[in-house]
Amino acid sequence: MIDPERAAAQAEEGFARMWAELLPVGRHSRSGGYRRHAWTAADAECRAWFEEQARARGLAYEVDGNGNQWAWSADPAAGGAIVTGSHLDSVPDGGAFDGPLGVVSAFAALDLLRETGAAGSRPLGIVNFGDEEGARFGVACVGSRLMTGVLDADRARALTDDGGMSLAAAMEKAGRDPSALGRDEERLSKIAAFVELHVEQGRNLGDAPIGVASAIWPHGRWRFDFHGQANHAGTTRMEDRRDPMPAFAAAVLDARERALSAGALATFGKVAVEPNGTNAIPSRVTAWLDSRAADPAVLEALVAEITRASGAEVVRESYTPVVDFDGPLRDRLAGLLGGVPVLPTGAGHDAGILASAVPTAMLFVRNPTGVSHSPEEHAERPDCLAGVAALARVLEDLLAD
Ligand code: HGY
Ligand code: MN
Ligand code: MN
Ligand code: MN
Repeated sequence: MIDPERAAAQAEEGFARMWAELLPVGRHSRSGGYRRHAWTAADAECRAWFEEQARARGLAYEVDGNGNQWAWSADPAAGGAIVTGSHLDSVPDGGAFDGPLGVVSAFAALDLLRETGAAGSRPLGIVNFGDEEGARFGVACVGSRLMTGVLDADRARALTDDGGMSLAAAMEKAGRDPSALGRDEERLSKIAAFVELHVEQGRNLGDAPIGVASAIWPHGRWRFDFHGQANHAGTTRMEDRRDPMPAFAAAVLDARERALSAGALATFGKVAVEPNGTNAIPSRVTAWLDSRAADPAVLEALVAEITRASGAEVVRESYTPVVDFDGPLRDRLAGLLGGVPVLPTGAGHDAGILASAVPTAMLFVRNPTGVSHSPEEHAERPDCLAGVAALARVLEDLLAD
């Protein structure tokens, strides 16, 4: 049986090697943040790293029709597979741990299971879900949403990046066939349980290195279009202007005040000003609202109010209802890990999407500052190794079913 104390030390060398290999990939020289956006060169480097880890371990490697990468210890065709993993893409200038910690820990946990003879014969799958952050095309968890059918394949193909390139074209450019997108019933039917390990994105674990997720808050993304009239900044009188910028600025401040009084979260980001000149009044400002709340009714009311007050044209681009990890798998993990904290998160995860299709649970690794989606995102190495040991212990138990 995996002994967490010994296992953490045993995992150290392999974890450190993989971490050192992955760390420089897609790192921004100036900010030190990561830009590993879907179907870019950095994403391809991350994918090459994943394939290399799989093949070096003699795992069966494949990429599914939705662009997710899989590494299997045994043929999943028989069903009953236990899957773990996360994502390797990042937000713009993101941190090193959000996503990669779950994938590196998955390979390190497999190594531990093999070294201790606890791998068993049930198929263990390691997954890298593509485009979890939605940084390039705007919609989060594209790979897992497509796999579970939550995101329509035609809609996904038509998503465009800031340069106007569609997701389909970006996939083709990366050598993937976009016609194969869609719910993967066959693959889902083979998975008995999915466990995602992830750096905690808040400071809620306190003095516990590991935690178990109880829920994911409902959250969504809405695209706001503020329309105006392009004109000359030097010849158009103030009273004659139809400048969309003031309306956008008012919406940002209004959203903040409303979120504060509702005890919820609202963030405007991914702003595009057209034309984005210094001496031209813009014709349009497009901005994405990310809003989240523990209570779905509060979230719905908040976004409705922000929308109404903004006067903008608003489209809901993605929405994840509350994910409740409640149930036997969560309790089993909490029991195996001896009374670790069980806590909710406002952060979305691929596990939140998979939970609608297969038994799913999440492990969190302490983030001492709570800072995430930033170059400052960090987790201490002993906590990361405790995470690997905890994941290995959980996988050992699930594989023994
Ligand atoms: O946005 C999120 O919560 C996640 O990091 N994709
Ligand atoms: Mn993230
Ligand atoms: Mn993540
Ligand atoms: Mn995630």
